[in-house]
Amino acid sequence: MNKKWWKEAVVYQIYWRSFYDTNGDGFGDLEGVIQKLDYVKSLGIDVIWMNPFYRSPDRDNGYDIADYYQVMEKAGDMEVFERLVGEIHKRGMKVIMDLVVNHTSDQHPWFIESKTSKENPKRDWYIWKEPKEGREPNNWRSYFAPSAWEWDQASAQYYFHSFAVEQPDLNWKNPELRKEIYRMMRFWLDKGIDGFRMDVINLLAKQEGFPDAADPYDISYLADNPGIHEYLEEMNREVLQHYDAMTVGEIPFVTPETGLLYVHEDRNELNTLFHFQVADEMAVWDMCRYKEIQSAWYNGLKDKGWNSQFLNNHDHTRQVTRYGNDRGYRVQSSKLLATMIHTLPGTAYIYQGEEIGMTGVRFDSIEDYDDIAMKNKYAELVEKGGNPQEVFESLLLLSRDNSRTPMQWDDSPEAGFTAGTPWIKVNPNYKDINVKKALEDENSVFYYYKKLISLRKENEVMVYGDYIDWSEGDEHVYMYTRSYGDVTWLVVLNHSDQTHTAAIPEKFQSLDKRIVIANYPDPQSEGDGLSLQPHEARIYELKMG
Ligand code: TEU
Ligand code: CA
Repeated sequence: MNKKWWKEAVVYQIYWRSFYDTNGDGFGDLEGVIQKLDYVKSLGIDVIWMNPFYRSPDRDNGYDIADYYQVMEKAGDMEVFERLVGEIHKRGMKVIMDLVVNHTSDQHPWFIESKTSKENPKRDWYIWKEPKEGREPNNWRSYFAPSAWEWDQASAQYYFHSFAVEQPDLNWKNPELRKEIYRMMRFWLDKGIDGFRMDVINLLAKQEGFPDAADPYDISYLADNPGIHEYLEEMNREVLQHYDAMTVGEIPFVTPETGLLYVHEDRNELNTLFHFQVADEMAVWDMCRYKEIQSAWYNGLKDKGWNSQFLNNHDHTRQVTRYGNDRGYRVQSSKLLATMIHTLPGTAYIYQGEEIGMTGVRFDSIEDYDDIAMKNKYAELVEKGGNPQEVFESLLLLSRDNSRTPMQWDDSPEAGFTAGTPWIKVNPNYKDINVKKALEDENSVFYYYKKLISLRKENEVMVYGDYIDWSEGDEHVYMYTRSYGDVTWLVVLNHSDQTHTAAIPEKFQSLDKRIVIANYPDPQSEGDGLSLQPHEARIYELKMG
């Protein structure tokens, strides 16, 4: 397997609007990121992924872009951005930016022009269709709306949107549009950024003819359509291959077989991907399914392509709440999940606040929420006659706002995030869970992450090691090895609220073993069995002969 800096990296995701506010307007800003870079660096981070801060009316928190060449006022301006890149590089870190090119805002000048008439030269930069029998061209739903089509009265056509009505999809069939996107990508790369996280990049190509779907609720018809690989190959040829850039594609609805086509090292498309088999198939934890997914991806990509490891981000509820235990075992469980993510094959991601074990949130009313996905869904279900309270509760676990509450820096008002009123409420548990407290406690989740990250720098086995799962079928205990050269590490995780005894695989029983890291002070063994506490995690180095 070729060695690459982005394979060895630990990436820290900064959702800047919730990170640190320096001017009291209630929104985090790029200046705030600069001020907290020493903190990020102290964790051992290699790469920062910045969520979008392009100019935007902000209906979908920056994923609705109105100008690809400007910085959103809330975030700052080009001068701060350039300073940010310089300060990141000065600290030996790299920065990747979100690239959102499946759609723009409906306020983007291209769309405003496109809308003016059927004859406008920009008409073809978006996807316009005649009505079919007096209604939408097909029965597709979008991510954030009951239909993927929006009627334009003036020109008597529909336009297509995979996300909200305010996010019209670009028409990638148009070569001029593609050229303009490549120009924009070069603009940012030439400013010195180190790559892109590519938003829903496998949605660019649309299904030919837009046929009705048998099940409109299974929106996988939006993704992975013929033509996509030609676009990405072209993007690579026109832009990416000329830079030492890291690319990670956000690629929903793919399996290891279809995912490999995006990241195969011989195909010159992307470096790595985020797939969503875990997020989409597991509303709550399912250990057996998780192991199957890990093995399938490992085998599918082995020696050919590179994966990413994550359990949460700005779209997905914080991992310790959704997949761990944030009640009795918050600290142990946060550490266990970290051990897993940092030792499974692929580049490791940390979403801001995860490193102090921040949790999801439950606000009292829909008014306290901001997420356009949740709010639109709520409106749709209530309009269909759902009981408002029941609808509200059904949306709580997966609301994207679970992970969007402000970063908890200390126990002062608004968790030290802002001197003003935050754009979204702070999680009420900030007095217990905050950075200041974590830094004062040598057993905190923070220092555990720090150690895991430093281990990755010294032990190639964590990055390049072969993976074998020894625990298939066990609902609670996950036990796997990573092996590289003559080094073998055994990772043992008890993902449950009960104690369990786990047998060491026979092959390794006679070997000496040394604890590399553990989340309980005094790991216990009994003969060849390991007595595991609830949410206990250990890594052993096995001493071969
Ligand atoms: O998210 C797209 C999106 O909704 C999926 O990633 C989803 O999380 C996945 O398919 C699992 O179900 C991206 C951005 O991350 C999100 O914040 C934006 O709202 C969206 O694109 C539109 O740009
Ligand atoms: Ca601000």
